[in-house]
Amino acid sequence: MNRRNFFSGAALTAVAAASVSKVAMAALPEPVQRETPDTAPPLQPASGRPYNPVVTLNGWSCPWRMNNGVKEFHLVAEPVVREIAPGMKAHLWGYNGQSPGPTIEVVEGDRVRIFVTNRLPEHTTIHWHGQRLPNGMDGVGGLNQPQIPVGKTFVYEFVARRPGTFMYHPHADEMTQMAMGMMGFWVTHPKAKHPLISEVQRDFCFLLNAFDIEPGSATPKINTMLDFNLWTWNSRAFPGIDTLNVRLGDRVRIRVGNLTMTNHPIHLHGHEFVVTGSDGGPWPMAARAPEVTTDVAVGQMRQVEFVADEEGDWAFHCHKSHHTMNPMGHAVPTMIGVDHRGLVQKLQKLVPDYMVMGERGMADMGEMEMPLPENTLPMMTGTGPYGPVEMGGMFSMLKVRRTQKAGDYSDPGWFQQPAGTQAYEWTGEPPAAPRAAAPDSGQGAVEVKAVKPTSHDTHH
Ligand SMILES: [Cu+2]
Repeated sequence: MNRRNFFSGAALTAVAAASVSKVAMAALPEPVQRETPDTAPPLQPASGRPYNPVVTLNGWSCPWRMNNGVKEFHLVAEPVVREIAPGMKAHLWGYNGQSPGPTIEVVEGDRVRIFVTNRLPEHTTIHWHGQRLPNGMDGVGGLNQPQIPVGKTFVYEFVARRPGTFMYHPHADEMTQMAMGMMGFWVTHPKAKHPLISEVQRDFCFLLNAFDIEPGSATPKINTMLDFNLWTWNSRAFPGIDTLNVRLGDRVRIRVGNLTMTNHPIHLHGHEFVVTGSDGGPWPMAARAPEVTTDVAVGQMRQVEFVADEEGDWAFHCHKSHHTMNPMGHAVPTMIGVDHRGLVQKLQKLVPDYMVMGERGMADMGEMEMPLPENTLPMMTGTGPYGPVEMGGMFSMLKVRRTQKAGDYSDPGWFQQPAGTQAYEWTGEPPAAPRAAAPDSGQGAVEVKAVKPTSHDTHH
C-alpha cells in the first residue's frame, strides 16, 4: 500500500466509522430474538446505572442500546411458537420470538424509548401497566393513540419515574391478544438505597397466564371467558416451569403479575414470606405481615420476600387445586366410591384396553399417564424422587441448598433428606378403629346423604 492509499484509506475508515454510528443510532435498535423457553441467567447491565438484575422464570431480559443517555429497546409483536412443557407446543402471539416477551429492566429516573414493531395480522398497542407517564404514552388504542397498524413501528418514550414491579400488554383487541399470550414483565430498580426496598440475593419474576387449548390442537381459543384449561407461569405448565434455585440463607424476592381472568392464591411451602409491594409501589412497613399464601387478583401484581433458611425442595404453587392440573381435568365424573367391578369384564369384551379409573380418587391418572392425543400434557404428571408428583399447571419448587453457589441458578437436583427426617410407615400394631368400608365388604359402611346441586356451576 502506498502512502497516498494509506491516507485515503484511513480517512475513509474514519468517515465510515462516524457515519455508521450516526446512521446506526438513527435506525431501529436490533430486536433481540430468543429461541428457547429456558430461564436465562440474569442480564448484568452493560451500560447506565448499576442494579441487581432479576431472573425471569423461563424467560429473559431485553438488552438495550444506550443512545445519548436514552435506553432504547425494540419489541416486535409477532406470532410465536412456545413450548408450554416438553410434549406440547402452542401457537401464540408474543414479542421477540416468545410469549411472554422479554422482561424490561430499567433504573428509576431512566429515560426509556421503546420501539414497537407490529408483525401481527391485526393492529396492536402496548400499555405500560403501573407506570407514571404522559397520557399519550399510556397505550390504550383509540384513547391515547391511534392503533399501530400491521407492519408499522411506533415509538414510546417516557421517564421511569418510580421504582417497582410492573408489566406490559396490548390495549388493543385485548381479549384476543392477551388470550394469545401477549405480555411481558417490567422492573424499575431503585436508583439508590431505598428505605422500603431491601437488597436481595435472588430476585425472580413471572406472569400468571392462562390458555384454552383443546388437547390435540395448538392455537388458543380466543373467545373463552373463564373456562381456561392451561394454567401457566410465563406460558409454561408444570413440569415445564423451571425451579427457583437459591442458596441457604439468601434473601429472596419473587415478583408475580396476574394477566389471567381469575385470582391465584400463590402458596410457598416451608417458609413464611412478607408481601413487600405491588404495582402500586413498595408497601409501608406497617402494612406488611407474614403469610404463606398471597392472593393475586386479576390485573394485580405482588412481590414477596423471605430468607430461604430451610434446606429442601419446597413446593411453590397456586393453591386452587384445578390450577395445578393440565387439560382433561374437566368433565371427568366423580367416581369415588363407585364400584365398577361387575362392569369391567363386560366393558373389556367391547373395549379390551378399558381401565377403571377414579373410584379411589384420581391418583391413578398421575401414575398411568394414559395415551394422549398429540400435543397435549398429562393432567397430573411429574416425577419426584419418591414417585409421581401428580401435578400440572401452576406448580414449581423452591430448591434451597447449602451448597448452591452465589449467583448460580442451576438446578441442584433432588434434595437428599437427612436420615430420620422423612415421614415413615408405622409398622407396629394396626389401629382398631372402625371406619368406612365398601358396601359389599361385610363391614358396616358409613352412609352419607348428599344433596345434589341443581345446576352445573363453573369452577373458577
Ligand atoms: Cu391459580
